[in-house]
Amino acid sequence: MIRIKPRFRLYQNRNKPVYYTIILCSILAITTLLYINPWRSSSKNKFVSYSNQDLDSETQHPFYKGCNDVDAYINDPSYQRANASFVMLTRNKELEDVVLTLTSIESHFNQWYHYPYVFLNDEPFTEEFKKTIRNTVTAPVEFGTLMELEWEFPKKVRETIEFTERIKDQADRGVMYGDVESYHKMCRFYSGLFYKHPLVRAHEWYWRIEPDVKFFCDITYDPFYEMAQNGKEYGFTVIMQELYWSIPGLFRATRSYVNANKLKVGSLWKLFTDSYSYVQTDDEDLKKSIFDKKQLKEKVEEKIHIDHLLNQMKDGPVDLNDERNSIGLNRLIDRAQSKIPIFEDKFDNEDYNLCHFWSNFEIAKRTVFDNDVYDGYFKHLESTGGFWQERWGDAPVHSLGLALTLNVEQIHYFRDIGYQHSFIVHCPKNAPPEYQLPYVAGDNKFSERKSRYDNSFDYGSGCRCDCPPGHIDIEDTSYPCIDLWLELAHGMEKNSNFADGSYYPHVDLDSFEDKIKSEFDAL
Ligand SMILES: Nc1nc2c(ncn2[C@@H]2O[C@H](COP(=O)(O)OP(=O)(O)O)[C@@H](O)[C@H]2O)c(=O)[nH]1
Ligand SMILES: *[C@@H]1O[C@H](CO)[C@@H](O)[C@H](O)[C@H]1NC(C)=O
Ligand SMILES: [Mg+2]
Repeated sequence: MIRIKPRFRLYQNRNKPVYYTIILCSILAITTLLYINPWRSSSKNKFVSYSNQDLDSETQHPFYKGCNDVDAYINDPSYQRANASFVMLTRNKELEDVVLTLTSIESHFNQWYHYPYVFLNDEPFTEEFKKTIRNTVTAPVEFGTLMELEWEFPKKVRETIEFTERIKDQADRGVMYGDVESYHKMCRFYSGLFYKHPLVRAHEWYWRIEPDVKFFCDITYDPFYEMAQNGKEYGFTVIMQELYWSIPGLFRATRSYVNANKLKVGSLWKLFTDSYSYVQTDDEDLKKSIFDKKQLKEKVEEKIHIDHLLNQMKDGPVDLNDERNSIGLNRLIDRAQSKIPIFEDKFDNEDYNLCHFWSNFEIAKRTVFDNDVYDGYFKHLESTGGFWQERWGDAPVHSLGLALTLNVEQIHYFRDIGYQHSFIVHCPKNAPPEYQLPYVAGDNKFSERKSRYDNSFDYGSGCRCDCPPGHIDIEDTSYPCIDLWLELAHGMEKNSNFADGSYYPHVDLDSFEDKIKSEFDAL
């Protein structure tokens, strides 16, 4: 077997205990310093940034550390080429940016693997466009034109007066791209229709790409094959929050679809929702009124004080000179005057935390969307009008839709793939030199290659990465989504950086109540 083995096995060769001791000692030293330093400001965020950490766990880690010998990989008898293609929706006028993307993905991956491309457009592609594309890539290419129903909003929607008005007024409300009708169509198409296109249905897997994206590292293994081998169905590179005003009604619509169909959602649901179930208790009233630490103390005290008073009243007139009774009375008056808080976006004690996988990059099994549950979901969303009354993006729709059926273990974070779209960058650290291999072109078009790569790091996973100098990695700024992801998928301990709205009820109300009660009884 010449095939390079999966990285977690390679780890065994390494001088792990020494590294660990050094790292552990440094962490201890730093933590101690932070704690005893009397001048420390709010030092909660003085941790090593995520992009400078080893985040691997048993179930979530890059498929390989560093580079593979591509020839050996492909010729290994156990390797099977996937039934897969790239998919890009684009316009003729974007040709230049399309070529940038293709040159990048070919140079970093497809010059070795030659996966075919599917290009889709609401208008026919020009001959010039097709010719240029064919000259740029080393794989078969297919071009498809969308039918009216795939691209346009349904006729009876388009003919309403409201349709134009609602799209137009989104600009006044400051929704990014809100008044661009074609952008709404694009989001709707990617939300519910691309996976049904015959050219996309001709394959089991797809890799979505867009004009003007850049890849920074070589991908020397086959991501489709590795995903299939590891039970993964959807892969991403960036997770972050959506702008609230583009999707105010999305969660209500999603939640009602779940309820109407009595769906049992996947464990991925936790990545996208905040739960208001802060406490673990059988007391439904308390459960519904406590969402954070502050309310926890307030509401439990209130209950104890009032219960005490009511108990006293059972035995006849109460003595208001008794401090505990007067506290109880005041509480009772306060409660009568207070209002139950209203949460505009809370449904079944949950709301959407706005996190989503950035969908301009996706590597996935087509059936994660091409299935009855998701299809019904899209139809339901379409029926609510949110694709035009609001500007629902395909990214949040995909993420919530995936969570209807998938578990966290079926998602793969391609942390080793360096990727940029617009100003957002994820670019990994290079793996140590012993995991690097010299570049060998798979096609003459790409024989020229600049030979300097970024420095290596012990915890790095990248193969020949050349990241934008001084880039700020999205990993380090996409709070709180990345934290939630790390907790759920990488099993990272929840730390004090964590928002209080974490999903699991983590306060045992009964024991908390006992404690408060004994304090009160001691008055
Ligand atoms: N054919 C076609 N493609 C579009 C249209 N609008 C957007 N796209 C494509 O849809 C993808 C996403 O659009 P883009 O403008 O990049 O959105 P952004 O990445 O969210 O800023 C890109 O691949 C575009 O080329 C359109 O009106 N027609
Ligand atoms: C690829 O998958 C599609 C959809 O499942 C199927 O129709 C097609 O025959 C497959 N192609 C190959 C070469 O296996
Ligand atoms: Mg784009």
